[in-house]
Parts: sequence; structure tokens; C-alpha cells
Amino acid sequence: MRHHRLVVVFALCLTAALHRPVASAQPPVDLIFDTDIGNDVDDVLALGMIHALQSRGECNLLAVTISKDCPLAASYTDAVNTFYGRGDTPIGIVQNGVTPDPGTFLPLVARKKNGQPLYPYDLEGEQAEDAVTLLRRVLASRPDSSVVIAQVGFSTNLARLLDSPADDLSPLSGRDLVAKKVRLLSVMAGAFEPINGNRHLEYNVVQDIPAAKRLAAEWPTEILYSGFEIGLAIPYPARSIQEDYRWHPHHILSESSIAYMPPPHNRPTWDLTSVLAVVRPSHSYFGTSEPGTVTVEDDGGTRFEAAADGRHRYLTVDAEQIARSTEAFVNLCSEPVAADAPASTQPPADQRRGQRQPHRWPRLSRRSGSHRSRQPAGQAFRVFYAAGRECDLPRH
Ligand SMILES: [Ca+2]
Ligand SMILES: [Ca+2]
Repeated sequence: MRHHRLVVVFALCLTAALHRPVASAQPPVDLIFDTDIGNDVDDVLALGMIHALQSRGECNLLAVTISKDCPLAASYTDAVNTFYGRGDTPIGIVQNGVTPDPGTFLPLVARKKNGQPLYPYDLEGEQAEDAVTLLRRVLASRPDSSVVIAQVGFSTNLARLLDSPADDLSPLSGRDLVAKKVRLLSVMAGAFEPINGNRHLEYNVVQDIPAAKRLAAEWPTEILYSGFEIGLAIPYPARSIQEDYRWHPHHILSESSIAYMPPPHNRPTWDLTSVLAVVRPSHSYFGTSEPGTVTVEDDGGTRFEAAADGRHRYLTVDAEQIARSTEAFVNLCSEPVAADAPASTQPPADQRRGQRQPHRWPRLSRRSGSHRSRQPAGQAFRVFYAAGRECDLPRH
């Protein structure tokens, strides 16, 4: 009898373990994602990867703040968060910022199928909170030295945060609030190697040089820079975009990638590197430089000078690390949404009909024929891309 009970308890524990995300040995990283989402698609893959890491218990997305001054970017971000079952994630957006054009894939949020939105959201961009206000509110609510920020766009929001005065959210100035609450800032910006033999003026810096200069000079915590050369060395495989997302008939990551730049195209993983490096620091996906100081020059160039007491480092990567980080990016970005995600992330009802497990995504099956064999390679994406051709071609 006692033996029987033990078996039952063991079976229940095993069942529970199989149906819960694998918890990391480390506590989840409290993360703020500051992004220029809409300008290039690596921001989107990075946000999807954050959600996969959160589902695995490795991070906790506190807020998304947007440095691209386009209201549609806030709605699109809400749609991505909703796709992953986290539509209540706070979103803030820059006021009077740069790059206001909607670009190529933000307009996907308007797409409908059978009269229903393909990517539901409930945040109209004009209603999004001011990014600096949201940053102050979130930081003030968190334990000291606990928050990690990944900035993968312009430095506009974080430079303004430094300048923000005490208010009813916190008695601290922005600079003091950051010094108290932020543990680490991870930044995709700059270049710390020549690119094709030339000094490279990196986009995220060039779009708001004064803000990038102030961030480098005045930000009070350690900064980990991912230079242009790191993401460039780790291309996200086009094969993955074309094949690994078919568990969903309209996956927002793959369809945004295709709207941005039609495959086959191995897009660099710039923004993904800044996230993975700080959520999984113990995995050695990257190396780091010695400590030093980054200076942003008047034309947007970045210069690093080693110094034992410097607060800055930059990422390095070797061939073995490129192979391992690529594998991690592909697996995390394309990982199916947890089966217990809210209904908003499920496929439309007409696509669920006839499935034996209506609350689960369609899964690839070797025995019954894979998605690929039932659906000729690339067909679903080509059909959708044809429907989305009013989108502009990529600008760079
Ligand atoms: Ca929402
Ligand atoms: Ca970006």
C-alpha cells in the first residue's frame, strides 16, 4: 500500500515536472527592453527570445520602452507580447524622438483573416505611456541593484532618464535612481573592430549621437557593449525563418522577418546578442574585453581605452561561441509558446478544427507527415508575402 502511494506521488511529480517550464538554477533576470523596434527585425527576434527565456524561468520582462518615435511601434510591441500571452507587459514610448516612419513590418498589426485580427493588441500607440515616466516607475518599484536593461536602439530614453528630476514616483534624480536600482546596462551600439577594414559609424549611435555620448560618459553602472561586429559575425539562418516557425500558421516573428527582407537572407543577430549575454551570463556564449572606457566621438565613432577602473567592456566572440550562440538563438526564437498560454495566442478557431488537441499548437510529426510534406516548402510564407507586398522594401 505504502509502495503504491509512493508510486502515485512519483507519477504526479513527474507529470507536474513535464508540464512546467524547466526552472533555471539562477534566479530570473529582471529585464527592461529598450528598443527601436520597427527599424530592423533583430529587435523582434530579440523580444521573442525574451519571452521564451521568461517561459523557461530565466528572465522577467518588467517593461518595454521604445526609442523609435512611431506610435505603431507601441501597438506592434503589444501585439508581440500578446502573441506570447503577456499582453499586459507595460510599454512606454519616446516623445519627440527619431525615426518616425512605420517601416516595413509594424503595419502587420493591421492584418486580418476572416475579419479577425491576426495579431491582437489593445494598446493604441498614442495612449502609450512616456518611456522615461515608465522607466522611473518601474525602477522605483524594484529592489536595489536588481534591474538589467538591454538597450538595443538609440540612447534617447536612457539619456533622458539620467536627466529626469525627482517626482512623485521617486524622490531620486534619474541618475541616482539608476545608480540605486540598475545592476547592469547591456547596449547594442558602436563598433570595436574595423568593418571591412574601415572605421564603422554604427546606426544606433549615429541616429542620436548626443544621447549616446551622454550615456557613455554619465551612466553610473557598468555597461556591456555589443559592437556591430558581434551580431554581424552571428547570422540568424534564413533556413530557420523559413522552416522553424511553422508550428503557427502566422508566426509574428517569421512573418515580420519576411516582410522586412524576403528570404533567403541571413540577418545579423545584433540585438539578440545584447539580450543573451546578460540573461545567460554563465553560458560563455561570448567573451568580454578587459575593463575600460568607451567614448562616443562627435561623428558617432566609438573608441575604447582600457582602464582597470573602467565601467565599460565590450563583447568578443570566437568560432565555437558563434556556433553555440546561433543554436541558442534559433531554438529560443522559434520555441513554441507554452501550451497553457492564454487563448489570444492560439490559432484562429477555423485552423483548430479537427485537431485532436484543440488547445495545443499543431506539431510536426514524422509518422503522419510533417508540416513541410503537407505544405510545400515556403508556400505559406510566399502566399502571405504576396498579400503583404504593399510593404516597402527594406532601407538598409
Ligand atoms: Ca496590451
Ligand atoms: Ca534595434
